[in-house]
Amino acid sequence: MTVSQPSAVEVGLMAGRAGYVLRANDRGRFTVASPTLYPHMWSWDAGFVALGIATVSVPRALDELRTLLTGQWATGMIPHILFHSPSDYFPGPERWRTQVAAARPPEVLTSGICQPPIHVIALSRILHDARRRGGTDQQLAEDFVRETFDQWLAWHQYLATARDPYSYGLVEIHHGWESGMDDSPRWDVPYANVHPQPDMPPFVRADLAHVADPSQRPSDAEYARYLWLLEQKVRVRYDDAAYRSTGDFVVGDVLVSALLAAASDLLADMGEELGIGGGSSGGVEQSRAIARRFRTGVLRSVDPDTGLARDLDLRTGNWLEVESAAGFAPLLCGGDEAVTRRQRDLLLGPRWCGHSRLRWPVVPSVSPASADFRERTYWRGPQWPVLNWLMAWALNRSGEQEAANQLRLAGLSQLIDCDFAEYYEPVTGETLGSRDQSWTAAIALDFLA
Ligand code: 2M8
Repeated sequence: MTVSQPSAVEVGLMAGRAGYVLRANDRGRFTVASPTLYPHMWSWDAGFVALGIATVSVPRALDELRTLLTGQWATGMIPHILFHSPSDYFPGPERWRTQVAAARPPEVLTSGICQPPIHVIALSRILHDARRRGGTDQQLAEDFVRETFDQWLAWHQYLATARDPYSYGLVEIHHGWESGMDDSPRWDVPYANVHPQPDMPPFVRADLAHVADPSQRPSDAEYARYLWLLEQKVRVRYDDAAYRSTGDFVVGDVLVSALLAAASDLLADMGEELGIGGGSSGGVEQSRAIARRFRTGVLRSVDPDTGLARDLDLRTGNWLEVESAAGFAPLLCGGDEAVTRRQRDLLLGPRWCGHSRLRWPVVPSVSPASADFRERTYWRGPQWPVLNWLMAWALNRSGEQEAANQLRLAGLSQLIDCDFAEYYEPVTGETLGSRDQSWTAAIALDFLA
């Protein structure tokens, strides 16, 4: 299917409406992930949001990242949610009880787990834009990189050490929420070994009040497991090593690992360009070493038969064979041209974006040709605009401009109604989940810039 360029009128309307959504979700120095379903700041959402805002205001984009860093733990971890004000979101701070953790930040309430390290990818894009504009924007962006370089490095080092203690080259996650793809079939096998115990405090879900159809969200049984893992983290006071010995869910995540590799290379590039992180502190060299280790880990995970990367269940030592978009992790971190080419062809081919049932040739979260595919359920098949953005970004970076542009145009066509939904039904194109989702509006702005 070929997709045409949006008209000048459509571009104008979409940019205006996306900007409106981000302004409406702006709470001063941070942006809520969505108006009602997610009324707080989420970690990887903030990265996408920042790069979208940068197309309109570099200073405000930098503020988004600055606010996120106020939540950084003493371990270097950037937590997955920063809670700035009370809300009905569940699980909120009273459930996370991060006061049990010595490493929590002093000034803001947060969750106690993390999310994919997209932030430095966003920052490098913001810096690139700011340099194109020159003047104050460039100055502010370069100063910001100098000011925060060590904090980003500490974040990456946290993932590379506390979350990869045996140097496998795969970042270990302790909760499906840490992958960002909460209920993906990637996690069905490891979640089958998560058994909520009767002493888990009872809970009432709040998310279902904000969606039209509960089947678009994870099930109650899945939520019980999510809450049980949270409980296990609290019981070890958020100590990663203690959780590793006792927790039910420990998985090497290929997508997080690929993002860490890509982000670490970009951090090293920025350090070199700005003359920071060199010398005795060795931040640039440390970043390069992290990039190399995780790129190798991701490439090692590729299944020679399918050409897709695989997560590793560290409880059983088994690869997890699932046709999810995370299988394209090697496209994000590069490192092997033959693998990149094979992944490009696979991504654009009939099992993925070129599948005949798709309304738009946009990356689905699970292959429509897979038995796991569920077109309406959250991360089990729907198309997530941010995933499509990531793949377009990766293709561009590996010199595949034409393929990248194909995904960009298809992504824009999908968003033409300006609902900026959280995710999309891939066969009908229907909008699902939350509306006015910040990161969806943000990537629209970036695609239009
Ligand atoms: C979704 O996850 C949260 C938990 O973190 C939830 O369902 O309550 C995911 O799509 C995640 O990737 C995203 O960052 C978050 C906010 O948009 O929502």
